[in-house]
Amino acid sequence: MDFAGELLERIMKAKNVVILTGAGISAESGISTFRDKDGLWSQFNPKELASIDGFMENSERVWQWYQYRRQVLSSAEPNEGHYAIARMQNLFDRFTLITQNVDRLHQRAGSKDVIELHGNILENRCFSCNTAYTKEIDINDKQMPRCESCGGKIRPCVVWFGEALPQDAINRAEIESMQADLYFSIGTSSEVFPAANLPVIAKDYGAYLVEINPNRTSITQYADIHIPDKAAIVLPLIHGIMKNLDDMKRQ
Ligand code: BV8
Ligand code: ZN
Repeated sequence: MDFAGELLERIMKAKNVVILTGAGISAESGISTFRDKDGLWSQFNPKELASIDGFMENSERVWQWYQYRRQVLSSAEPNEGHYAIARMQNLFDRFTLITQNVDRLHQRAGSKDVIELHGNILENRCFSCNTAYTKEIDINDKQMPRCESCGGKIRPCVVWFGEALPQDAINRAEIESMQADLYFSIGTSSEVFPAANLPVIAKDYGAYLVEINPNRTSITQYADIHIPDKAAIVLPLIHGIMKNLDDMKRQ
């Protein structure tokens, strides 16, 4: 059977769909990815900016880098890829969206109950006592705020290298990945762990694995089908197929 036919059949039979996204799905919203040739890691050093050591070494520099990313995000909108995923969520018995992204564009597009593996860039907390910092942040303010409880340094609620992922998030992500019958890995280089294990776990437990990425990645070898194109182009087409099949089932 050709790929298209098999994907159609898998969508028709799917009871438990899981989607894992990475920075690539936000590329068409104007948010830089990390490892593309013009990505963030080509301009900045992840060890200095996305690690606990980097924050301890120069917290003002880290704070200002996240303020810069918040400024970029403040003028970004969800794209057709985000909206297509939000429209899919009620078409299946079970549907789970897992993201590595910290931009919350999925939520702004209407996705519910998103599993955020690497936290989010919009919330902040105290580096010393972990108290949530809930005062409004002026994204143009270069000055890092201080904790109102202990005077400690305020940091974004993202997961840095060397930090454990939120236990409930990674546990849920692993369980859903094991139980998926149709799994989409979209816009991720699959180089960061433990997130990069998830599509392989899904495949090992019997899922049909679809990768949507203009480039090949370390999981392309496991994928049943690799669609080498942009998320904002492919996902509306896949949503259209899902919607038509759902309408047919209801007739
Ligand atoms: C942890 C900060 C343990 C947030 C980031 C094995 C097991 C466990 C850990 C490790 C392990 N091996 C190594 C590790 C350590 C490390 C790791 O994975 N290192 C890698 C580099 C080898 N992992 C960790 O440190 C993790 N912590 O496991 O802790 C622990 C346990 C107990 C106690 C203490 C510690 C933490 C990982 C999170 C790191 N945080 N950033 C932020 O500021 O954003 S990393 C960064 O990479 C982002 O978080 C991002 O989410 C993540 C993944 O990147 P992608 O989303 O894939 O983006 P990328 O640019 O790489 O790729 C984009 C893709 O899109 C490309 O393929 C491109 O082709 C494609 N694309 C482009 N345009 C489009 C497109 N696709 C579709 N459409 C388009 N238009
Ligand atoms: Zn504090």
